[in-house]
Amino acid sequence: MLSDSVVEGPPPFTRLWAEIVGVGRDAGSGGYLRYGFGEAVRELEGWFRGVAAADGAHTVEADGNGNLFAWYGPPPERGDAVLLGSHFDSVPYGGGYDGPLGIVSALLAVRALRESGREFRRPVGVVAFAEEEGSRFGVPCLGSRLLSGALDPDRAAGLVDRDGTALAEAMGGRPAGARPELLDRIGVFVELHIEQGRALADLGAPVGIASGIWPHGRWRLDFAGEANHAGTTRMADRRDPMLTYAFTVLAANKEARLRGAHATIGRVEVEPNATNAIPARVRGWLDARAADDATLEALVEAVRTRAVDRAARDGTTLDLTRESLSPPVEFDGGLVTAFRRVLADGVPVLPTAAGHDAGILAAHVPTAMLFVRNPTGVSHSPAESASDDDCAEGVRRLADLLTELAAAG
Ligand code: HGY
Ligand code: MN
Ligand code: MN
Repeated sequence: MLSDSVVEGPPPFTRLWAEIVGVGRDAGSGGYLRYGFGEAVRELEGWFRGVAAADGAHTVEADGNGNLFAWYGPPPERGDAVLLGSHFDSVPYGGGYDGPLGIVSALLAVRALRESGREFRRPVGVVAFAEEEGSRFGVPCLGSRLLSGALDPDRAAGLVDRDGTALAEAMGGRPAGARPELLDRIGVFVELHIEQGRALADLGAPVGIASGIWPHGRWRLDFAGEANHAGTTRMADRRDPMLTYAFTVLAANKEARLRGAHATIGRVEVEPNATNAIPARVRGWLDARAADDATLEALVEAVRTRAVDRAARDGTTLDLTRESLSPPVEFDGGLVTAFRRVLADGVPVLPTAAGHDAGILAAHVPTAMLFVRNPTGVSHSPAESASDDDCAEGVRRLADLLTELAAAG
């Protein structure tokens, strides 16, 4: 077990975390506004480059898809690199741990091994994946999907954010797309992440191992009706898409509950969005997740059917467009077994309904995740929290796993 390096002052995690905790933070809410390819993420990437170089990274490279890789030890071209990392970006007004905790922990795990004098017997990398939340361009895990070829670079180049900026403009050029030669460098990927739930808190465990990720996806709902005057239009004469939208929100909630699944409509746009006008159009986004593909499919179909029926009654129309779909993920059994051995003392193994870059990489390289306790379970909110002690424990466990996977001797 690697212990924190013996230095005066706050522990290594607290010190390094303090360097980024204010970047992209909204003073009013305490939430984070760290959008893919935006100013705050650029600042964090600059910080990342500095820390990695100071801790012995021989190369820090961008992959042409917005992802940033720091490489340590033997040349990664050997093809058996141990890659750690996560993402810097957040949902609007999200918490500060979702993503950055995995990157800071990875940088500190590498530092811990170096400070203990251990050499790396195989290449080691730390990655900051781009636009994992999809908060700016709408496609989650955008960087890891581009890297792995799961997202076409031409489709990605045309993605537009809410201000009308295209991804290609935000990135300063067309994304590189699939980089198989880069993927081939990776022997195993391990993502440490704050748990987005309270299973570890209920179990009294500071860390856990992920067994897999629920299938999940995003569907855009376009409701169209007839714009009209809010005051002079008789109720019987209205074709109000807001009515159909509101019904659909309730139907999604009910259909999810009936199936033990999760459905959320948390984002909506209204045209013309005027207090005294019946809307012409309402656009909402459905985030649906379930324990298996069949349940997810049944859930989305039930929501669609009920919404279309209601639209017929309201004299409105509905178009449903799938924007992204993430299949179920089973993390590498061999890695999970090895992790249970290395971490010992009954570390829990648990599934998650949260998506991660690890879910994308898992289709290409042996992949596993380590969760750190979230005392309230709250995430995608300024209220997301984790204790420094649990985060330091996560670093120690990640360093132990890195020792097992990559340290010489
Ligand atoms: O939405 C998710 O599941 C992840 O936090 N990006
Ligand atoms: Mn997230
Ligand atoms: Mn995340």
